[in-house]
Order: sequence, then C-alpha cells, then structure tokens
Amino acid sequence: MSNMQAVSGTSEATDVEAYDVVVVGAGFAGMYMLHRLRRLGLSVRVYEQGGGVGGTWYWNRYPGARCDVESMQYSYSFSDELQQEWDWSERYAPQAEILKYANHVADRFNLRDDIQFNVRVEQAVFDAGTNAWQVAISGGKTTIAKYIVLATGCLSNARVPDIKGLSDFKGEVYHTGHWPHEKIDFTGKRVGVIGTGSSAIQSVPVIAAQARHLTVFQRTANFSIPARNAALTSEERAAIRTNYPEIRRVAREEARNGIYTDLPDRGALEDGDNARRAKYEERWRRGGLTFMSAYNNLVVDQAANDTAADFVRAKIAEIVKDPHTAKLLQPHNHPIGSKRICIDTDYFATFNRPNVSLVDLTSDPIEEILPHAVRTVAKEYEVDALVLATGFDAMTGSVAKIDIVGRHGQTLNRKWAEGPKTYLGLMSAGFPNLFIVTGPGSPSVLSNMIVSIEQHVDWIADCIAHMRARGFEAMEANKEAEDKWVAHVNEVAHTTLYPQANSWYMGANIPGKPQVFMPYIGGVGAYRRICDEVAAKGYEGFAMTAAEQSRAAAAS
Ligand code: NA7
Repeated sequence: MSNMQAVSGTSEATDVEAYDVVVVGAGFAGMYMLHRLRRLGLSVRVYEQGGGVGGTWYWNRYPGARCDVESMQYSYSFSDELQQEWDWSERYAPQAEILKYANHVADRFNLRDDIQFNVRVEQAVFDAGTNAWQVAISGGKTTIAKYIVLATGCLSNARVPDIKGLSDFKGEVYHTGHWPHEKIDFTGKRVGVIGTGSSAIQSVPVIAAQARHLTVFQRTANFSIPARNAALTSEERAAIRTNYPEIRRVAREEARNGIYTDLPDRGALEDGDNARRAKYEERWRRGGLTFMSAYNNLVVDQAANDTAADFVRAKIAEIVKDPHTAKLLQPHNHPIGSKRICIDTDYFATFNRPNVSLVDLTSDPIEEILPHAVRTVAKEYEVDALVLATGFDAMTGSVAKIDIVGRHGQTLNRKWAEGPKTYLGLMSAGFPNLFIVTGPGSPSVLSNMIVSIEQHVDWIADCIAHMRARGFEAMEANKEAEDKWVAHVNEVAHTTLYPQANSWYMGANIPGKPQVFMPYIGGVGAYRRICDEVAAKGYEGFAMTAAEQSRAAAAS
C-alpha cells in the first residue's frame, strides 16, 4: 500500500483528502487508468465533470452519433473475458450502445467507488517541497495527489462559434458535442445545421428524415466514405473473437492508425488506371476509414492522393442529382485524409431529398443570426431550431480549462501559448508527476483511440510502478528531450500532406490558437516501440529523483 494511503481520508481540520493519484476524466482513458492503478495497490480518485462515465460518448448524443472505427476494434482489449462476453450489435455501434458498454465496464470492474461525478478540476498546483499536487475542485475543496493523470479527452471541449446574434436566437439551439439527454424530435420543424464535419455528416441524414425542412450551412466540403453499417451476425462476432489475438496485435504493432485491415503493399501510381479504380471501388464497397489504406502513399504523395480524391469526388457527382449541389459538396481545398475522413450513412444522397438544401458559406457567408433566421449576405433562411455541428477546441482545449501551475509558478497555458510542448505526448517539462493520456505529441486522434489509450495507460502505470519500486518520488521530462521530440513530431508531420489542411489537428478551427500540427504521425506501432525503448533504457529523457534529492533541490 502507498505512503499516501496512510493519509487518505478527510481531515476535518483542513478538509483535504490525499491520494496517490488523481485522474481527471472518466472516459475510456480515465476508467482504464483507474483499473490499472488500483491493481498496483494505489489510492486513486477520479474526478469527472459529467454525471456518468463515457467521456465523449456521454456528451455526444446527437442523432446518428456512432463510432467511426468498427466496434469490435473500438473496444478494450485489456480483458479477454470482457472482449469475449460483450456483444456488439452493429458494425459501428450507436452512441447509446457505446455508453452502455462504458457503464458495463464501470460495473464489471467495480470502478464507480473511486469516481466522483459532477466535479470539475479547476486548478492543480505543484508543490516542490512535497513533490505533490494540490488539486482544487469545484465546490471549493482541495485534494492532494502525488501524481495527476489528465485523461481529459481530445474532443470534449465543444466549441460554440462566435456568430453575431446567436444569443438572440429565439428557437432551440443545440451543439452536437453537448447534446441534451432527452430525445429531441425535429418533426415538423425547420432546422439549420451549421458545419459539415463528421458530426454533421452523421446527423444530417437523421435530422432530414424528421424535419419539415433542413438547411445545411457549409463552409468547407468534406470527404466522406460510406460506413456500410449493418447488424453483426453471431458468426461474424465469433470469427472476430476467435481471431482477437492477431487482430489486436496488428492494430497495436503494425497498422499506422491502430486499425486492423489488410495493409497496402504499394503506392497508388504503381497501378494502372483500371486496377487503381478497381481497388478504390472495392474499398468504397467495403466502406469505412480504411479506404485510405488502399495504397501506402496516399497521405504523403500529392499525385497519389489526387487519384483517391478524384475517385471520391466522382462518387459524389454520381450520387447527388443536382449538379450544382454536387459541385458544392465536392471538396477541393485539402488533400483527402488530411482532415480525419468522415464515414456516413446516406449523407450525400440526403441532398436529393426535396426538404434539404445546401448553403455555400464560402460564396455567401453568414452575417448574423436573427431571432428566427440565419442571415447570410444574400438571403435570410427561416429556422425553428439551430444545430451547431461546429466541433471542438481539440486536443488541448480541456487541458487548457484547468489552471495547471508547475515548477517555479509556470502555468501550462503560458508554456503552451505558442503550441503544446510535450515529451512523447506523455509529460511536459516543468510539470513533474503529471501525465497526459493521448495528448498532443502522441498518435492520439490519428488512431483508433482505444488502442492509443491502452498503450498510454499501460506505459504510465508501469512507469509509476517502476518509480515506487526504486524509491523515486518525482519524474519530469528533460527540456532537451522534449525539444527534440517536438521537433521530430513537426518534422514527421511535414513529410506528409496533413499540414496542408486547415484542420483541428492544426488548431486552425479556433481563432487565435497557434497553428501547430498536434498529433504524432509516425504511426502507433513505431510510437509504441519508441515509448517501450525509452522505458527499457531507464526512462531515457526523463529525470527521476528520490525524495531526499528533490527536497534538497527544493530547499536550494
Ligand atoms: P469538426 O470536424 O471540427 O467540424 C466542424 C464543422 O463546423 C466544420 O465543417 C467547420 O467548418 C464548421 N464550422 C465551425 N465554425 C463555423 C462557423 N463559424 N461557421 C460555419 N461553419 C463553421 O467537428 P465534428 O464535431 O464534426 O467532428 C470532430 C471529430 O469527431 C471528427 O473528426 C471525428 O473524429 C469525431 P471548417 O472546416 O472549419 O471550415
């Protein structure tokens, strides 16, 4: 048992609780982190601002919300019993089922006892004298923890755009990333959807089926591939379950994006036109994110990328009957895959419905929201309800909302003002004993998140076990190691086409946010090997200090 355990519990005099570890967030990362840390015998407290587990799946309840990685792969692998017993109903489970799974995991591993819901972490201040963090939570309480793990999620800070007049709108306003818990019925209503990212692409067909009229306001057209969602048969489930050891191994070690699929053996320009078209047709028929795995150079070679982009643009023109609308829906301003590709069920075909219209904001921008309408430069569109599908302050937004104060009073927000700086995405120099799960500088949102979450959580748990076994009290990333890693992340990003898109990977969707490519593009397998090697070399690039050393350093 831990040293901190001895002081755990509420002291009436100070109203301060102490734990070995405070975990922020009870999504898939926070839940697994808690499970692993408990098995090390540590005292842990998880703070979750939502009223239940599930993180992004707790908040994103918009119509049509589903995962974009197949559920048999978008699921935990740490427990074979769990993956053998849980029955996913569809190829891509709907949000409600994913949330049910998260709750099942919380119950099955008895996690709730250590999670406090409806609590926000407001501030965390490092005390160099005790090598511990003072964590201020909503309600005015403070907790002390030796370690903090930020399992705050990459897509949990919903972004409401700053559009003139929005607060004066008299109808209902919803944000896809912060959807109400009760069922919203748009029957008979005129609805406006602003934004055409993944959330809009999933929700538009469902809203269109209910609404009297749906107007979609599009600033940037996006590439989308059919999901080909369908019920899973018990035979399909059984085949995957039997094959799980190999599926999980490939996802972890070989696939760049943490998704098991047949890996490409050549570049797009090595095939002739007919063979290439046949390959894209086959991937299009199969559906899903792995369209981009048709060839091995689609994200690095512009000419190769153009062949895939042209194929999808041609498909859009085939599906959408009105040629003008089809043209507007064809993306032209970024390489395919340089923004996370969307997957859909009948998105493009929805624009053939008589009750759906598309407004192109590039030629006719929104001027303001009126009490009952959206007014563009050219026209007023009357609406009863507005759906903001306008995305998130991604990757750093939730971390930035916490006032994190490290050594010498430096705040993480100040340190990251020019863009996030981490070593391996796991720690930031000057912030000892503070770990980040799937943060900037790690593959994160470029991957199957659950694969990346499990890898980070395992690494962090092993690292804490290592420190405890050797009597280390504090661990911190070295500045030089961090600078080298930041440079490497940047260099790898610029060998690809990704930085060409104004995407949330770059922070481009948030006015004033520094434009830095945030996730690590080297692939989950390569990244895992780097992290493992660092650990095997005694946590190379990190400084670990014993209690006496750090107290002496703090005193000097
Ligand atoms: P995204 O992908 O960030 O999409 C947000 C959309 O909202 C995008 O089309 C934006 O256009 C649009 N947007 C944002 N602000 C405005 C304003 N002010 N006016 C008009 N349009 C606007 O978020 P999602 O929730 O769809 O998806 C996020 C991830 O969740 C997704 O990648 C999956 O991994 C799951 P823009 O492109 O900025 O021109």
